[in-house]
Amino acid sequence: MSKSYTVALAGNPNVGKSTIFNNLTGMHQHTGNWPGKTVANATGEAIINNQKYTFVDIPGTYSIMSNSEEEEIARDYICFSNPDVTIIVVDSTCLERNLNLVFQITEITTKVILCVNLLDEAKKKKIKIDLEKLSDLLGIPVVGTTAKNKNTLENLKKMVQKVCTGEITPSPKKLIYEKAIEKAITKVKAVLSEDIKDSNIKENNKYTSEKFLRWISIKLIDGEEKILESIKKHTKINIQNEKIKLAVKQVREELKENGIKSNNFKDKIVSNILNKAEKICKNVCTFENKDYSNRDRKLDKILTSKKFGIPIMILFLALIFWITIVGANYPSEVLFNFFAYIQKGLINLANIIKMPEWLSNMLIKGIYQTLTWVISVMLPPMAIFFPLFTFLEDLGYLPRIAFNMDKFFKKACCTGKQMITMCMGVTKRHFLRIKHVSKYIHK
Ligand SMILES: Nc1nc2c(ncn2[C@@H]2O[C@H](COP(=O)(O)OP(=O)(O)OP(=O)(O)O)[C@@H](O)[C@H]2O)c(=O)[nH]1
Ligand SMILES: [Mg+2]
Repeated sequence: MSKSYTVALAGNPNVGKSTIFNNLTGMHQHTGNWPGKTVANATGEAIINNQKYTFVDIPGTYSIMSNSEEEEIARDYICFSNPDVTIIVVDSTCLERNLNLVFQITEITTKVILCVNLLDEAKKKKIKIDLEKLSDLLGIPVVGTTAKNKNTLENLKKMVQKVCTGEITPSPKKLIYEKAIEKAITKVKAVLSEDIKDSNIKENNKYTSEKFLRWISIKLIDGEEKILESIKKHTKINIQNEKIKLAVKQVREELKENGIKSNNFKDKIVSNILNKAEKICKNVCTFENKDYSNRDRKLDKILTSKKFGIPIMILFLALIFWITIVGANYPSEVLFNFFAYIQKGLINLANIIKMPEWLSNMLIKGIYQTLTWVISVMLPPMAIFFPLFTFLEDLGYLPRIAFNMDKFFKKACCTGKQMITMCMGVTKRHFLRIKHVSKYIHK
């Protein structure tokens, strides 16, 4: 078998990257209906047509101008690793928002495939997407999938193979900014190119391509500290030398003269991307049901409002915990009595076969009793809580909980997403269950 190709799976959170990864590699990355499940890169291998591929599932990110730790992991992988192809997975029900990341990634690399996922959801919402037209407008191969259904991934596999072997060469359409910005980018890029020629960086270094230098030039003018630090760390380019600093200072002055101050440079870049995304979506998406998102928006307004958001959340969670704690008592009792009945039988059996007391105590009271108490206590609440929590997940309520709690969690330097894990932790500990079992122990 020849060399292995590396294929990265990038995209917004909750668009199905891990589901695709699992279906292609047979691995078991955590998936769930809330953003931010994948927090570190995971790799898995697959053989497609006798060729080995290493797939990398990276955490979801809305932008490469990111700030949380997992988003930084995603950003660093997207920007500085050099996979043979990056599959950008997008949610077909909100293509416009997802295209933001697509444009950002195609500013860095040409080796991309767009995977329009969740087509079943789009169908339910009566959204039609012209994939061929989308491919023409973006200049990259586009594949439609429903990741839950493994069969729909065949076309994606074929496309991965074609791009990796060079049968298809994607040529993403370049994002053109307004004149003054383009002039500024060209100037900084020229200084960067010269600097690289003077230094000992090899000509074929992946970071010296025109595309990558253009991207670094935009970041230099923008001056975003974190991304500049990453550029310094991962490339050998000395972006802090005097020549570059001077060029950046000069172009910033020129931009100011054209009415583009440093604080609105980024806005101009982002709004250009958003406008382009909007135009493309108008061209390729057909909404048969124009009010498709109205119901969701109305619900969102209530579920995340300042007045009702938190009370509704407390009510929902209290109800789930109450059903779990009270409801689990009954199956717990049944299991406990059942295991106690068997224990009696085992003690009788031990007496009949004249098992030494120390051995029967160790086996029956030590191992059997401890194990069955743990099962009677832990199993019922888990069997009730997790399906209920999955129900909330399927309703799409978990991201709303994360949103409601984000403001409070931020005060402790955390994010609202951690609320979901905390809820699970509370149930797992379920102190009340311990109280409940002690009732039997004392019986
Ligand atoms: N209906 C439907 N659901 C899907 C599809 N693909 C994925 N899902 C579901 O969408 C949810 C999110 O999927 P994940 O694979 O965890 O998404 P992700 O992009 O890895 O999310 P992060 O790791 O948070 O970035 C899960 O509940 C999946 O079962 C699809 O094509 N159709
Ligand atoms: Mg994931």
